[in-house]
Amino acid sequence: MTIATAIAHPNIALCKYWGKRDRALNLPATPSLSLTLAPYATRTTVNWGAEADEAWLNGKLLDGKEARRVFMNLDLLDPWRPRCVVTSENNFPTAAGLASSSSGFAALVLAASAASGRQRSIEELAVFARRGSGSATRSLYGGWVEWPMGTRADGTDSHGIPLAPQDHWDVRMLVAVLVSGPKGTSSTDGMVHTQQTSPYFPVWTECAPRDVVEARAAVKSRDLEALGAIVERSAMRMHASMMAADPPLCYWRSGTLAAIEAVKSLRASGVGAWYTMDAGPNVKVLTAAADAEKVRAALAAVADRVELLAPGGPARVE
Ligand code: 2P0
Repeated sequence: MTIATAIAHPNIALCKYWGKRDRALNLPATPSLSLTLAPYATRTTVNWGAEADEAWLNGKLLDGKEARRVFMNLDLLDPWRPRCVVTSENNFPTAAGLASSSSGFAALVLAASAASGRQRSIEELAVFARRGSGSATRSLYGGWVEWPMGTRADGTDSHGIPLAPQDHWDVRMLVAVLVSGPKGTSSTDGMVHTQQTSPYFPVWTECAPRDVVEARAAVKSRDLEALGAIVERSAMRMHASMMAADPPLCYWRSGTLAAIEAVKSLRASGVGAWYTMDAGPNVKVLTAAADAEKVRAALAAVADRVELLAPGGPARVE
């Protein structure tokens, strides 16, 4: 096969990845745990054997750093690869802290591998995806996924690992979309800056592993209150580490705090809902499926748009 198409869903981290223990291999300084979410998806077609390397995202030809990032990833898959045309579409905002690089690189490695005709294990693909974008290693799998730091110097044991499938637990993630444009500081730059200048960074990396251990147990036992508390503290500790950088890095906007307050009020009124934020101002809220409409109504009062996401399946070749 020389042309293949793959579809991957993005994931939102419940325990965050922030910081790199190896920049060249893109190895994380923290373990993380995520939920893969539908209907958000990236659909990517790779034509393996074209006249020239070209990468298109949402109808626009990529150049410079963005294009290099795509083709460097394909070079890792096969250093003697032919030229390739990559065409990718997101059905949700790109680079706005809505995890588009997670689904993007997961779909890319899966489509490229299928187009090249060479059989690879899912673990191998998850390592290639990690090299493209850390969070992408979690998006090859559906449902609840862990990404350990690994201990090997070559990073072959640091990739997504499925924890529970998408139908394990009927939860929802609502996204309060406050700003849908691209972010000012990329996640990679933000992580490196935090790591290099924040005195809180070592404390952040020290606390993160325990969150993952406790979150894993909460997911397995379907204990939403326990998981929710971990989700909020992981997000806040990650953001605290970057706010303490020099100069400070803050992805929040005023609407971010308004959404956090809305979630806290919901909880005070007896609705189980817990917030998390990534490298952007938007607030994502974890809740039980049965409470999703109440959460949507509360967020609609503070956000431009509210989107409802549910656990999604693994990346797949179309
Ligand atoms: C996460 N984020 O665990 C964390 C939380 C954002 C905040 O992974 O540098 O695009 O390409 O490995 O995966 C977003 O960063 O970063 C991210 P790189 P990535 O989801």
